[in-house]
Amino acid sequence: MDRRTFLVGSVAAVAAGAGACNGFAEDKTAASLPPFTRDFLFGAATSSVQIEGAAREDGKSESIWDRFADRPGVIADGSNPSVACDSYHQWRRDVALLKEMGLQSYRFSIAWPRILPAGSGQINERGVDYYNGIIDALLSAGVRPLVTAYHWDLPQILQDKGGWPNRDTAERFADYVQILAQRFGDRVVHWCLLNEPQAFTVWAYGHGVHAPGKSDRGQMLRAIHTSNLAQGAGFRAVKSARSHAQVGIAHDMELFDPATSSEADQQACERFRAFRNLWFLDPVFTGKYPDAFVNGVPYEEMGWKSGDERRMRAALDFSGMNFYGGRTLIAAGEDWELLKELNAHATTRNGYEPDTMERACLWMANRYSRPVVVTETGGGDEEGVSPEKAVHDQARIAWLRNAFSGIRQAQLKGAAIQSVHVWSLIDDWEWQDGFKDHLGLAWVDFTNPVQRIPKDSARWYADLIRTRRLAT
Ligand code: IFM
Repeated sequence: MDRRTFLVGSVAAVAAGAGACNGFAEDKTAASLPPFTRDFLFGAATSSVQIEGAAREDGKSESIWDRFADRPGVIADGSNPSVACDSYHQWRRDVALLKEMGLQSYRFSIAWPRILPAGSGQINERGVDYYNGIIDALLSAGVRPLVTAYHWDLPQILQDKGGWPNRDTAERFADYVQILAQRFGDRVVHWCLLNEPQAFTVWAYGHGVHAPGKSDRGQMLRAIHTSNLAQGAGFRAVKSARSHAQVGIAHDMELFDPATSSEADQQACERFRAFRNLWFLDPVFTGKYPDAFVNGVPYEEMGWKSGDERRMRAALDFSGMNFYGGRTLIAAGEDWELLKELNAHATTRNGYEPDTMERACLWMANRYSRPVVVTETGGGDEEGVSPEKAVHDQARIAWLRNAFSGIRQAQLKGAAIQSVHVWSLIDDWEWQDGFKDHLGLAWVDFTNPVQRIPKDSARWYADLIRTRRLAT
């Protein structure tokens, strides 16, 4: 269940073909769609660990990813995030790139260990200054900041106290986001509390492929519950500091269908959907965990306490969705060791399919009746190491055209989709995959990450933003 496998596999298949968009059918309707309306914002996204570097500079403490990446064998190319794109020093280039492309929204994350090196308590003013510089520059460039409070870089010191499986982390998170709202909320209105809770709980404490690399069902269940408690507490903390704030989530959405029409496959698929998507969305919107496990919700193992229904629930202002276009077929079975109680397994992992973005947007808009923000979408490509000032990334352009067409078609069917953010603004450090894949709109040389060279997709995106039409 490694989404990177899917992402790389599907996009690599696209990139490997001879034509512009082999691997999936080109969306022929895109060019005939009415233009995007003026209030729809086009943006790009990044995260602190993946671009900043300066991992131990200016008072920042160690994060769980700094520690994890130092463990032999866990990162595909043996790299670590200590320099990444050096955005800690080169951030003005990032903002200049956003401005050059005409982007209207920039989703970036704040590193918790840069603001609170001890996890709580004393504020590191140099960390605050760094983000103040970016926020002010964005606003001067006419770009809306959309700030993610947590994109996986838990201070190691909090992991030493139990990390996400420890309920107390929810309270520490609420204290942290309240500080963010106090310090930055005079200029930042839009906030994503948590990026992809599924990834930093299930993959991190269950499958063990993400920091801190644990494989323990009990820890995974408690981590999930703490993340849901953190969402409710974090929402109230931000609103108490800034009542006008617009607060949402960034859920990593996946689509699933039963492998066959058999009753067993359909039921397995429902449980899979429930665990993979609803467990990370329903608690905040409804206060409840839907049934996913064959024997019901394992409340005791999750550390459930009376009143948690109320603690998890929050009236989020928008539902955010990271979606990379895939669809997985689910069959009944018991071969997914860690979660065999779901009684299911994924048989096929398909790549991008043209209608999936529309389907995902409509589902999200209809289920929770909130405006939808596409907090991430994009695709990786193996674009070589020497761009000679140009990267002709036709596969990415075809991918993005299809994804945006899906968004527009969902809007035309009534879904209130407010904005989209392409992952990523620049090539970045891709967690356990290191620097292998390039996902950026601009190329970065990781041996000397000073320049940002816009790819053909950046020019294509700039044209779309200017014309608001999906030209062929
Ligand atoms: O790089 C990641 C990001 O951190 C979370 N969503 C998926 C991206 C691409 O793999």
